[in-house]
Amino acid sequence: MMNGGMNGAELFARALRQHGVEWMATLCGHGLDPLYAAARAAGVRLIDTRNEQTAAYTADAFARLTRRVGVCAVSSGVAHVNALAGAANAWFDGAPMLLVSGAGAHATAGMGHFQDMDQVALARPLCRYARTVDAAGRIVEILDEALSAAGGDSPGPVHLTLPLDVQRAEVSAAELAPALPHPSPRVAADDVEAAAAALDAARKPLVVAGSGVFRSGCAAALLGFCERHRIPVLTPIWDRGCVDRPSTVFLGVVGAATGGPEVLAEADCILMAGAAVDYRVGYLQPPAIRSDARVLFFERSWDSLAEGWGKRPGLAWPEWLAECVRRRDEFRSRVAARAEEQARKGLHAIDIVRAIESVLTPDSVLLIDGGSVGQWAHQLLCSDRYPGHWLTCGRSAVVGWGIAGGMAARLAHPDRPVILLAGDGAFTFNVADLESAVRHRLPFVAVVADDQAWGITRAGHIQQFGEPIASSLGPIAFRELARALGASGVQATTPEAIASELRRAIERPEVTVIHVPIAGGNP
Ligand SMILES: Cc1ncc(C[n+]2csc(CCOP(=O)(O)OP(=O)(O)O)c2C)c(N)n1
Ligand SMILES: [Mg+2]
Repeated sequence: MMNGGMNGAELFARALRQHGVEWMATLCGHGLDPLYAAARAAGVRLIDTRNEQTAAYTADAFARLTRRVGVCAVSSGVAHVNALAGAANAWFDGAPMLLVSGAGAHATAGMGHFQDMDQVALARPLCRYARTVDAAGRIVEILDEALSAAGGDSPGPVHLTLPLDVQRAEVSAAELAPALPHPSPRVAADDVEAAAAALDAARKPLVVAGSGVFRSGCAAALLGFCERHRIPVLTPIWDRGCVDRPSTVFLGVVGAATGGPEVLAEADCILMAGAAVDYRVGYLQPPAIRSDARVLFFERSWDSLAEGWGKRPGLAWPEWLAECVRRRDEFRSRVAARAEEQARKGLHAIDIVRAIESVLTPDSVLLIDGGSVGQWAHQLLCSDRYPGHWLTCGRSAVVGWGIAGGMAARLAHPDRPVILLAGDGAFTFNVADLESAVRHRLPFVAVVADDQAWGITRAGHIQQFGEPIASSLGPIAFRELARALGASGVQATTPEAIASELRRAIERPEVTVIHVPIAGGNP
């Protein structure tokens, strides 16, 4: 059989080759790994760049130069949106280009899977043809359709979203992929009586406090309530924190790529406070939660709950909380041990995180923009608190927003220390805008954790394929780069130097870049 033993990604790459495609411009990330392996096997060269805009402009410029189709492949969510810049350019001049965007499994599309968004709808106004490849068995036909639309009488950009389950599906078995059941139905939000009744019956209650708590300004009431009744609180990774001071009920983040304390699966009553039902909480389906767990959406009414039900004596869960804290501490020491192990190879993200911790004050604005360095920061820093003024990419999981974030933080808080922790990849997306920060006198301190890699992706590749594919980066003289753009640039090569450079930089009213070369590694 011609397609025997092939998965969707392999079929796609082979079909591209048959259409004469020799390379794809790209930037690695979620939803691309099977395609990378397949492209390499099929002899499609990967030209990896530092910003999806560059990948898409490369495809567009090639198309405009040659009238042949230029192809780029980017990851999901904001990466796709970044690439739309190149598609828009191709739209203006009718250039035949194909934008392939990875995506989470088609089976969980619309349920809130990682970087879930309607990529096709976003691309449609710019594209002659845009669709999700929803069955591996139809890949050849859909690619034919897309490429003939790109290169037809009225040429222009086309888009295909290529979900991970379609890439991985054995082509003959594609149609058999079972759909997941839908997430738990939403019950009326902020029903005080229902929450009180659920807590009355609970033995292991848990609060998942997400960005909505920050937005609705009920963080203090929530935290006070949970502390009084000894109810553990978790925050979904990348949501806004709401624990502005050290708290004994805070367990840290849930839903990091690298796991978290194992408590969600045991809770019998989960109060979702301004948090989304998505992959970070396992879609609130077994096995991520118990099948008999009660789930309530309870965001704003903590004061009312405290007034009524909350005054009953003796209603607290100190033992359950103690057990959760024990698991959190166990998890955290495992993470720290892994960091220490990796740190034997040289300076490590943990050294940066600890240096930052040593200079943080309650009003410091901390921005985190990066892959594995961001994961380390979440696991090690968000231990007993996670203030609302620590900002990460948010639910999009985008990288590359950090320099803009630094300027925004300075505009919002003229008198507070502003520290950006950035990966070398994330930092270079928009590095020229360091000059904008200098020009507008919007100083902040950027610590660049430089592992010369899209580190989190690279580590994943090494695990899966034994080697990185399009996820290594070259060296950059960040100190000199910063200076060339009018900022201050320093390099720190010991843990002590990171802390002392940070202290010095915070006092200086200048944009400062602290370059820290590190050995990579995922939590
Ligand atoms: C706009 C965008 N493009 C691609 C990705 C996929 N992605 C997630 S983390 C990451 C690596 C980031 O590298 P770096 O900033 O150097 O951090 P490191 O993982 O090396 O610590 C990439 C490419 C993304 N999240 N957003
Ligand atoms: Mg890196």
